[in-house]
Amino acid sequence: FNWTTLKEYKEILFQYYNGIAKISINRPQVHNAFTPRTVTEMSEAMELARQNENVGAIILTGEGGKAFCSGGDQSVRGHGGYVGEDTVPRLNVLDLQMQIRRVPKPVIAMVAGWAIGGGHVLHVVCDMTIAAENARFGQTGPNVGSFDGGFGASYLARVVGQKKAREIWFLCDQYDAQDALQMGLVNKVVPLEQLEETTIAWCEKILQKSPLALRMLKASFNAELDGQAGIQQLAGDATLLYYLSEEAKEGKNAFLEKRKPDFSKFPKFP
Ligand code: 2NE
Repeated sequence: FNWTTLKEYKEILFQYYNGIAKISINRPQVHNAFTPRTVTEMSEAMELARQNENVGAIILTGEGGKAFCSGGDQSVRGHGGYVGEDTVPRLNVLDLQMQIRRVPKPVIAMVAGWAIGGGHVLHVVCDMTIAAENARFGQTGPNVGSFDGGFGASYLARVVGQKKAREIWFLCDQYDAQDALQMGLVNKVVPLEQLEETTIAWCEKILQKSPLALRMLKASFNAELDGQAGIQQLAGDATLLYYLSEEAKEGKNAFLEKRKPDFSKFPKFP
């Protein structure tokens, strides 16, 4: 595939192909563990992908074929978080998780190799996951003195059920791609050499669909789980649709023209 670079980064690749943006962690020497900088770069790329009108689907992945992401880089974990070049400890991956949920375009995790710890949570919060046969999934928090009780626990439980989610966190076992498929943790398993072409084929199917319908569906799936923030996202999309109507435009035009609005011609649907 003829990927073109959208922006150069130090710890990720950010590329574009045919309506698809690909954000790829580029630290294969540590199984794509993330530092605060990796996450800052991913966040910026995610925002750029959101703003780019040519992008209709986003792939999240890791370079090297051996790991999607192994979570926070333990070598920079300090007192209170992961420490970046500015010496400030952070857990900025939590903001990235929110961004993945909020971006109104489907995000697909393309997983080869390890999706472990905070890296596992990243694939969990993506809208869908396509796994290579060599994919391995699991949480490690209670082994390494950490946990993600946010989406990493509560949303995982929505995906695989309470019993399985508790098993995943309490035992810290590793699960292969078939296990993951069986428990509904991934959408599809393919041979490693077919991973990218399959993910792109899924994206191309998505790109044929109505972008507003996809946007509303993503917000609707989120709304139930995200409480008031979920309702805000869905309601914001309803406002967007309303702004497109002549009825809403009549209100704005009347204000600008310093006259009373005339809403009488608009239907009062049953
Ligand atoms: C992923 C796993 C099971 C792979 O094992 P293996 O044996 O295939 O590879 P190996 O030798 O462990 O890893 C290769 C190199 O990558 C580094 C290793 O230290 C090793 O380096 P060298 O010895 O070759 O120099 N590496 C791998 N993962 C790393 C990491 N996360 N940080 C720094 N270096 C890493 C095995 O590597 C593994 O268990 N990795 C650790 C997984 C883990 O515990 N991640 C953190 C969970 S906590 C978290 O992510 C988190 C959170 O809980 C809450 C908020 C934010 C983050």
